[in-house]
Amino acid sequence: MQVKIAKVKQIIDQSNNIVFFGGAGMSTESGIPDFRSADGIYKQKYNYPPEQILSINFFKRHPDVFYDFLKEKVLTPILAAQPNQGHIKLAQMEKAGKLKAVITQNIDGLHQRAGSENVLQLHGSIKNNYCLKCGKNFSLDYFAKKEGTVYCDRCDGLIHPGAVLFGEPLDSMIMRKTKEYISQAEVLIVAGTSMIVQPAAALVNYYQGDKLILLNLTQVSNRRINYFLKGKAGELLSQLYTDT
Ligand code: CNA
Repeated sequence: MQVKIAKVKQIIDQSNNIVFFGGAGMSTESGIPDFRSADGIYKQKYNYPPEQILSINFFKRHPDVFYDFLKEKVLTPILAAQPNQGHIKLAQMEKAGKLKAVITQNIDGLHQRAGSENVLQLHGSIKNNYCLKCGKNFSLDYFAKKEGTVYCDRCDGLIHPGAVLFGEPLDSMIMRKTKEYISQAEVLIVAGTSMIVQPAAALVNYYQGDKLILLNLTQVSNRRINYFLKGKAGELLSQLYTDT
């Protein structure tokens, strides 16, 4: 393990063209549960699996159940969270000119709060809430403070949270930029993701190099991975980038 860390650290030290691709596991060290770990949202008991509740069809059919789940299991932990050492390290790597982009499946905004500037949020952001009927935008503050299901104060339409729901397409501009960054990266760090949720997971296949580093608590099945470090992403990033 230590040998591998030394090898991966050397790769990171030597590159000024690193791209990061992360998932929910990047924020578990900030106290936000992921979906698939032992204590993740999937392992808790609900009448429906999270992927079903957080889908566009379910949202339109059962907005009250959707909102209960969203507020209790997603928004509350996100609002209580602070960036962890991993988020901070990535922001430092960007400032040092080594990291070109952070691509994340997370909606929590912790990368930006840690100081990262070029962040591509594939699955949206908790900040960009909007009315399904008239399109009016609503701040996170408005959205989070309302009890129960949130409706538009202008037309009474249902407010769609900023997250891209299962069954909805990803933003084509963000997809395009993601493909560009990944295909041009010398080093691709993938961290805290089960690489199951599509189409996000398949974007990693645009990588053309031979320095794909996975930082994860568990191994994931992807033949493109060149280096796997098993452990917590935040702790590993702290050991891998020490030039501050
Ligand atoms: P996932 O499917 O829950 O997988 C998480 C992965 O991270 C698993 O392989 C874990 O073993 C691993 N993991 C957990 N903690 C750590 C850690 N500290 N260090 C390294 N690895 C760890 O999550 P994905 O991101 O792959 O799934 C994509 C979904 C989850 C996306 O749509 C996200 O929007 C959604 N999600 C986001 C958040 C958030 O914004 N923080 C929280 C929960 C779910």
